[in-house]
Parts: sequence; C-alpha cells; structure tokens
Amino acid sequence: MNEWYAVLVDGVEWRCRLRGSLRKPGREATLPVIGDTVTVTPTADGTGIVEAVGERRSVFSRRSAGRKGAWREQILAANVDQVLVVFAAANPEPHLRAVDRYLVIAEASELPAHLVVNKVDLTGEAAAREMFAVYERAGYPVRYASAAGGTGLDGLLAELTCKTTLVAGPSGTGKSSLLNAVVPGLELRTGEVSHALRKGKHTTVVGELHPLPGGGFVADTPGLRELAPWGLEPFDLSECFPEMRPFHDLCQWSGCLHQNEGGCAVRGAVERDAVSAARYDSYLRLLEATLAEEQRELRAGRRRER
Ligand SMILES: Nc1nc2c(ncn2[C@@H]2O[C@H](COP(=O)(O)OP(=O)(O)OP(=O)(O)O)[C@@H](O)[C@H]2O)c(=O)[nH]1
Ligand SMILES: [Mg+2]
Ligand SMILES: [Zn+2]
Repeated sequence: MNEWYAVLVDGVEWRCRLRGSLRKPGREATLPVIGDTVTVTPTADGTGIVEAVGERRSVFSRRSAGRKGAWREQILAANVDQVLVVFAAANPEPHLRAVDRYLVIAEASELPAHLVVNKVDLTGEAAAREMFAVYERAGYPVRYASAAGGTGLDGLLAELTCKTTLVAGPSGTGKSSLLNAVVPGLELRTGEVSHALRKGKHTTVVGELHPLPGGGFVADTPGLRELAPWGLEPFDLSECFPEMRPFHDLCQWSGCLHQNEGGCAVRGAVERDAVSAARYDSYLRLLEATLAEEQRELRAGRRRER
C-alpha cells in the first residue's frame, strides 16, 4: 500500500508518495503523520517523493486499536502546540470518561488542552455548563458553543492563529462544523451523526491540516471510537490529572498510586471534594488499565528471556 500524502511546499500542495525505505515493516513510528515536516524531491510527472521525516517536537499518540497484546503506539499528529477537544452537549451524548481519556493523552504529550462543548443549542447552555463544570474546576478552559447557531465562538480564531492545533473528539461532535464556522474560506465536509446501525461512519476520514489566514494550522481529524493512552507509567498517571498534582507529593508513601494506600493525600482530597469523585474514578480505571498493560509487558519480557 503506497498512498498519497499532501505536502505543503511554499504554500502549494504537492501530491507525494513515500520513498520505499520509509515503508519497511517496523518503521511505522517514522511514517509521516499530519503536522510532520518532510523532505521531498520532485518527480518528472509533477508529484513528489517523501524522502525523510523531520524531527518531531511533539506527538499526540494513542494505543493502536485492535486485539489485546498486539497494541503499539499510533502517532496521530506531530508538531502540534495545543489540542482542542470537542464534545457535544448532546447528539452524540457526551461520555465524560472519554473526555478524561482525551485530556490525559494531551497531558501525557505535554500539550495544553482546551475543551469545546459544542451543540449547546440542543440542551441550553446552563445544562451544558452543569455537565462540564468538573473540567472548569480541574482548571481547563471550557468553551460552550454552537457551530450551527454561531454562538460561543468569539475569540476562538485568535486562539488558533499562529499555532498548530489538533482538533480531536468523537465522531459527529461537530469538529469540522466548528472549524468551518470560525475559519474564513474553509469548507470542510460535515455529515450526519452516525447511528448504531451505521457505526464506524466518519465524515472526516483522514487527518487534514489546513493553513489559517493569519498564520498557523488546524488539524481536523476523524472521530476516534477507541482512545487509550500509550506508554504511560502507572506512577505518572496522576500527573495527567492537573487537579491531583497539588496532592500527590503529600502522600505518606513515595510510591503511592492513590488506590487504597494509607495516608493518601489524593484520596483525602477526594473525600473533601477538592478533587471530583468522577475524575478520581476515571483515574482509577485508567490506572487499572495501565497496571494490566505493565503486567502483560513484564510477562512478555520474561517469555523472551527464557
Ligand atoms: N444542533 C447542532 N448540530 C450541529 C452543530 N455543529 C454541528 N452539528 C451537526 O452535527 C453533525 C456532525 O458534524 P461534523 O462537523 O461533521 O462532525 P465531526 O466532529 O467533524 O465528525 P467526524 O468528521 O465524523 O469526526 C452535522 O450534521 C452537523 O450539521 C451544532 O452546534 N448544533
Ligand atoms: Mg469531521
Ligand atoms: Zn496517594
């Protein structure tokens, strides 16, 4: 499979294929992704060949979808400065555990995350604010918007300008619609929200990077059904919950994972409601998954040693 890549060269889009050596098995991590800088050489037919991928200053990656044990890192975008996490107040119904996973991945990648709650026209802004208040308390900037009604979009273009922003979130939340509403001249395809019978239908099918008129880029991505962090150490997980950070050094045990340990300052904060119980519950679920993954790797390592 040798698909086409769109490469922007001096403001002109070139259609490029990959040099064969970049497609060798085991080199998936160096395949170009949206946001990459690449070296291209022109070919006689007016297309180009991607020769090499430049060093990445940041990556946003998830654990690849699919069978347990066969997981690897899947880099979704490179060289981004910030992540705009888009959920809908309704249609599709927001799953807050999924919001947490997007935010954890952004934190693990050390990228600032902004949350956009779109489609507030369907629920009213007050109800949307109540649902997502927990993220404001955790310290995230939250914007309540309606791409359809054109509300809540003030200042969004300015926040995007001169930066590279990854726009991420489940399918049908209105990522492409939001970008169309704020970026002059952009006409991204948008579509119906897929229903259970049409599961897996995405309107945006590949990640697309679009230049902004005032400088910078936005990367519109297809909604992801499975999103799990990749390569997180269990002990580092609480760092990815900003509201837990003031507490995790105050635990009695230096290796505290904030589960059932005595003298745990994070649990204490949850009991006092200084950290939300729902976010802590998300933390525990992600921790279990990270611990299970670590066990699996240890067993696999032992098998290789034998
Ligand atoms: N009621 C309402 N509908 C909206 C709003 N924004 C987008 N929609 C609709 O939601 C549907 C999905 O919008 P898209 O912009 O295609 O969603 P997306 O997040 O880009 O979806 P994928 O590309 O599949 O990931 C479309 O039918 C839009 O018209 C909004 O603010 N309010
Ligand atoms: Mg889209
Ligand atoms: Zn603790």
